[in-house]
Amino acid sequence: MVSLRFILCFLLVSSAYATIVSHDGRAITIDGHRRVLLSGSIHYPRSTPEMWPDLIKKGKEGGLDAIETYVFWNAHEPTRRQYDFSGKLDLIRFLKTIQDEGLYGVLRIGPYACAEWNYGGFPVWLHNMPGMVFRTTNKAFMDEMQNFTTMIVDMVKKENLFASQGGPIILAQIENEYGNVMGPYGESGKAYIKWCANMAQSLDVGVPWIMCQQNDAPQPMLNTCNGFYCDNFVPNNPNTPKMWTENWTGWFKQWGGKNPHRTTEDVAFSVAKFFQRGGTFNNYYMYHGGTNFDRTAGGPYITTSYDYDAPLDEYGNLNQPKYGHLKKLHDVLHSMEKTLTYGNISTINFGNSASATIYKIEEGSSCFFLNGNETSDATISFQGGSYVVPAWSVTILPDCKNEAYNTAKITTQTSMMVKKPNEAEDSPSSLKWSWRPENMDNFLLKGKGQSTTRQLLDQKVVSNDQSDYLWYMTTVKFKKRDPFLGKGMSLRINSTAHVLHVFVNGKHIGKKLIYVFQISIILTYQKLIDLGNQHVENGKFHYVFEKDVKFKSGHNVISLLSITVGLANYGAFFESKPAGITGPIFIIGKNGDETITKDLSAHKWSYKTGLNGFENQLFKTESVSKWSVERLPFNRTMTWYKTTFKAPLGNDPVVVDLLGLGKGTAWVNGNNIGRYWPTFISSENGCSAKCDYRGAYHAEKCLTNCGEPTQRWYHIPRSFLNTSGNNTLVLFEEMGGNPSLVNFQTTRVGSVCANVYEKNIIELSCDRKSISAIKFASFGNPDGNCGSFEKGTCASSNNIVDILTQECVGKEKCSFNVSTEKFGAPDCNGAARRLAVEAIC
Ligand SMILES: *[C@@H]1O[C@H](CO)[C@@H](O)[C@H](O)[C@H]1NC(C)=O
Ligand SMILES: *[C@@H]1O[C@H](CO)[C@@H](O)[C@H](O)[C@H]1NC(C)=O
Ligand SMILES: *[C@@H]1O[C@H](CO)[C@@H](O)[C@H](O)[C@H]1NC(C)=O
Ligand SMILES: *[C@@H]1O[C@H](CO)[C@@H](O)[C@H](O)[C@H]1NC(C)=O
Ligand SMILES: *[C@@H]1O[C@H](CO)[C@@H](O)[C@H](O)[C@H]1NC(C)=O
Ligand SMILES: *[C@@H]1O[C@H](CO)[C@@H](O)[C@H](O)[C@H]1NC(C)=O
Ligand SMILES: *[C@@H]1O[C@H](CO)[C@@H](O)[C@H](O)[C@H]1NC(C)=O
Ligand SMILES: *[C@@H]1O[C@H](CO)[C@@H](O)[C@H](O)[C@H]1NC(C)=O
Ligand SMILES: CC(=O)N[C@H]1CO[C@H](CO)[C@@H](O)[C@@H]1O
Repeated sequence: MVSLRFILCFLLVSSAYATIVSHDGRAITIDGHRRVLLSGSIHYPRSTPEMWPDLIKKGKEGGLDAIETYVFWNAHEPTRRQYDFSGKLDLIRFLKTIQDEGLYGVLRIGPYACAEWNYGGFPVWLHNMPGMVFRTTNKAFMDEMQNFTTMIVDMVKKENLFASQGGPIILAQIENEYGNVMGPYGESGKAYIKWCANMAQSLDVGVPWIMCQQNDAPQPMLNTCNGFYCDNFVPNNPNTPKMWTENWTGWFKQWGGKNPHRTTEDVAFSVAKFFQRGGTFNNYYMYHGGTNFDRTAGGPYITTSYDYDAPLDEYGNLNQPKYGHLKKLHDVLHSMEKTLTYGNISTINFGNSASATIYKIEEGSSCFFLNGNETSDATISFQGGSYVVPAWSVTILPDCKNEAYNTAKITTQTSMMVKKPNEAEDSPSSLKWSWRPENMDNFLLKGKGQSTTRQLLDQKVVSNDQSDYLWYMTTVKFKKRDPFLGKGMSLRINSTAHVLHVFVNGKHIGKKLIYVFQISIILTYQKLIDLGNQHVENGKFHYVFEKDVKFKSGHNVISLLSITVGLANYGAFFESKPAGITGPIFIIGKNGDETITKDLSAHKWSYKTGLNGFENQLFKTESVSKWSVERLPFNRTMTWYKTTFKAPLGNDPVVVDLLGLGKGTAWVNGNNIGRYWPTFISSENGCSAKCDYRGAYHAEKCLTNCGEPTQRWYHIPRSFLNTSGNNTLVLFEEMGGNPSLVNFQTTRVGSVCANVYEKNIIELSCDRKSISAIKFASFGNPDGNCGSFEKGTCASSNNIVDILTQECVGKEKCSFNVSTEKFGAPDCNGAARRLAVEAIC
């Protein structure tokens, strides 16, 4: 009896819930059924556990089947064999949250992540192991990679999180985009990929493994595509379905760069075209980008915000219309799952970049009409019907008769986000600030660090990336009548430091930055790859700092502070890109007319990682160090500031406005909210008021924010705040700034707009707040955009504002059919009529 009950119980637990994930040449199959799968990337450390359920729920409501994430090795193993899976790093909790919401998971273990994440996710201690070369047949590397990958797989298995165990994870990934960079690795690269495949396979996870951008991925690895468009992608094996693991919904931002935007129409177009051409799995990179807290931003120069113009914005708000327009696309694609994955496919070419694809099963057919022409709309005649397909768009007809969706016809509202002042505080001037200087006496006056060598060392080697900051210090002695002490002396430093501060005898004599962004922000990913390799070869990242300096007779202390702003995360051999002050360093003098140089590169250099204030944890709320409220300094380098504030009321996401500050790090109640750098202004050029979705997207298209601070607002997750008591903001200001303008705000929907053709249903929603007024409404051919609508040449004489005020004001949402019955029938010379409306939330 007992044993029978045991067996029954065992059967229920193990097989009743296990899911069989496999694939054929058409699609991923789940329990034998081919599936259309829509997935979205959400990286768990870029938000907080308190945010995860809401983000994932919004993903589900947005029509996703799966959530995808990388695993970030350097975050989990900051010191070799010492692990951290707490708080934002609680991978298992994240995966269980996905499971609780009833979604699938895609686990990209890598462990190389790229992801604009510091050092691509590799720990710097790994680089500092003897004989180490990353991502090739290097024994030390392979051992460590296998160790970490195995540990993650074991953790996930222990919690029964693979689909084969009844869990949510349907796919796992090994390596990442290696195909893009493998050329320089030669034969070793090919052998490495084989080893990766075998190693992954040996872990026996019970679900398929994928390898993205890997044309030579060995079977049974599934090779998949990453890019802005993947419709032309052909897998390397007839038994591999066409899968798109990274469909870039937008782009990332760098210090000094502008805000990238990828239009909703173009994202929808790329996805619809991918499914039209036989794709069956698509993942949005990113679905929620989030925030690079602490020192997790990659580099150099990736900003703290990782918004990515994704369907969910940095704070988790719906980015409309992107979120809603894609949701509608997902609903249509899901409704066609059977035809798309089992149907016979035929194509009709109409010329001029227009075509139809028909998927046919016994029960019926589904159609896609593509117009890939960038400028001219197409009229497609098909089985007795006539269909206008706008330029650069795809129309989907689930029954090959009625248009259910067109990628360029947005019927979802546009939401305009606004920032509201903190109602719990009166004004910025109510914040009481205290301050203290960073204590640098030991370094500036004595030049004393922790270790010395007769050589300039790479910053990674000395600091193990425990801090952004590394002091390089040396002492130079001059005799009284030394020829160097004459006129025209200078100090010349060859450097790759992202930011360099130079002090001589305690005096700050200058600073220099590398303007990496000027090269990279305007490049596409592909070009970045090429450049990535070049940097290592010809040292393009080097620059020279040179400044006149008066040295004195006797001892002189030269103290150089090298600061990293995110370590490189991309390119072949990126791990060996130099960081810090690589030299040479010269003192240049004049002996009469003759230029004389003194090479300091092989001098005795003393090193010190990190700054005192960080070591003494001045950012901790309970820090007992002395802070002064007297004579608050402005424009003072290396200064700590502190204030207390009350948490804004309500649930809206909170940001701190750091305009006025230079560059540094910010903490709220001891939580590091990231690097800040509001003085870094993006250049005036390259933005345009109008953004045409037509034509291929690239990273320099549709930029905004020219001539403005690259990032002025910094996210403070609600869970970092104390709603009942005081909250502490601590700033470490490195360049010099003025905290008196600092203020806290909440972000929320300010107004919503729609601009929709007749016969469509529109929904206006203020995201759980009520609609307070209708600011504009016109039915006919209105002009302008959200915020600047105007009546056109034809407009209904009905009082549309009144109609909508009655229908919507006071409600959280309202929904109606844009019909002539409701709005009248203005004569627009036969052209289709539109309703434009702006509602205030
Ligand atoms: C990783 O290496 C350590 C030794 O450094 C060993 O104790 C541990 O078992 C290894 N883990 C795995 C999963 O292989
Ligand atoms: C787009 O349409 C225009 C106008 O009909 C035509 O001249 C052009 O060749 C087309 N381009 C493509 C790529 O089909
Ligand atoms: C699909 O194609 C196969 C092979 O050509 C054919 O046998 C089958 O009848 C077709 N199915 C439909 C629904 O047209
Ligand atoms: C120092 O930097 C300059 C400018 O990048 C470069 O031309 C020069 O070769 C560098 N010198 C050395 C020795 O690296
Ligand atoms: C700080 O420096 C800026 C730029 O150098 C200058 O415009 C501003 O007046 C200074 N502010 C104070 C308070 O010294
Ligand atoms: C919030 O502040 C109140 C009042 O100072 C304090 O009693 C409470 O412990 C704080 N809560 C947290 C979570 O820090
Ligand atoms: C909050 O901070 C203010 C200003 O520093 C102080 O006067 C007040 O006592 C603090 N309140 C609590 C509950 O700690
Ligand atoms: C909206 O109303 C019109 C009639 O005015 C109707 O033809 C159309 O099908 C309706 N649209 C939807 C989506 O129900
Ligand atoms: C920018 C970029 O990498 N685009 C790629 C998108 O994907 C296609 C198909 O794989 C590649 O050919 C492009 O280079």
